[in-house]
Amino acid sequence: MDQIDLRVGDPAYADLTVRLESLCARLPGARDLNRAVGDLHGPLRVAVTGRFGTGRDTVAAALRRRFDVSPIGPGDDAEDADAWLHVLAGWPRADDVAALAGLDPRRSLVLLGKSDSLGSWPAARARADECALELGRQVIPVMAMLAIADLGDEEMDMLAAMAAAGEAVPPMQATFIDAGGPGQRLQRIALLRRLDAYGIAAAIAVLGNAPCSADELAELLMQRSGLDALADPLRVFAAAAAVTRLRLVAAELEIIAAQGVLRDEIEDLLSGSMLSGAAEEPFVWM
Ligand SMILES: Nc1nc2c(ncn2[C@@H]2O[C@H](COP(=O)(O)OP(=O)(O)OP(=O)(O)O)[C@@H](O)[C@H]2O)c(=O)[nH]1
Ligand SMILES: [Mg+2]
Repeated sequence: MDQIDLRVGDPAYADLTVRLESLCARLPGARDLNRAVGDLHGPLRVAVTGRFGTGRDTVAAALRRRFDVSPIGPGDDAEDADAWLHVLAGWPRADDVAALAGLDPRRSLVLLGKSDSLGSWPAARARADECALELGRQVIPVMAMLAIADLGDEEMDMLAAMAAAGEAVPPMQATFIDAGGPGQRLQRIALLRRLDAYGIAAAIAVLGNAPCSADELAELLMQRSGLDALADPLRVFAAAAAVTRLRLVAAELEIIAAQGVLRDEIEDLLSGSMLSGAAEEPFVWM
């Protein structure tokens, strides 16, 4: 499966990066500068936040699979995050409102996780719109579970057999689990854990149309997951992160020059390159 490229930093930096790296090589003790220069083209760091059980780990795994970013999952240190994705499930609660009040809306998104459990994309969009009205900001529905489906041969065979038999996924889990007889119980439970009812129905629908490989099904389910709606906002965050990181490099260089180290060279670099713009321009992110 192809990843969507969101690498931070313009290729136009290439020249600047070479000059910065040669400067860093001569200043091995300047650790903050070295770190800032090393980070110029590093991946976008995206923290995934939300209440317990909202599907944060699944969103982080889906991000890692689809985008060239570095997700920061629940429990990991999000101090140096470039952007935040806050995952809701169901309706916003007081904890969500409090968490969102602490996030910069220009560098964060609100997702409605587990949207598949609402049963359809129209229902997911409608609920996301209602959540958005309540929160006063956009809410993007996602079905992250569909984006990370890694189906083995046994599961593919089972789904293909269900498609051939024209099996529908009933609303009650127990009915689905029992539908294949005692011999299939455990496999059906495992399938529900991996895809849940909507995902299983989506997979059956795909396989009912034409046979396909596990990789092809994974790609189709990824498309169905809604994850690609994050590409444009993440690109905006990547552009903002590029400016922030350039500014950090400029600030580190200014500190070193102020100590009288390599002053002419640093001033030349600061004035004659895109670093000068980075140091002075106000943030314009959106
Ligand atoms: N139907 C559905 N279930 C999901 C989705 N994402 C996660 N889940 C389920 O929700 C449960 C929690 O998922 P996690 O991704 O670990 O969510 P979390 O917020 O990290 O939750 P905790 O680890 O329990 O704090 C698991 O049983 C997942 O299978 C989704 O997109 N759709
Ligand atoms: Mg988890």
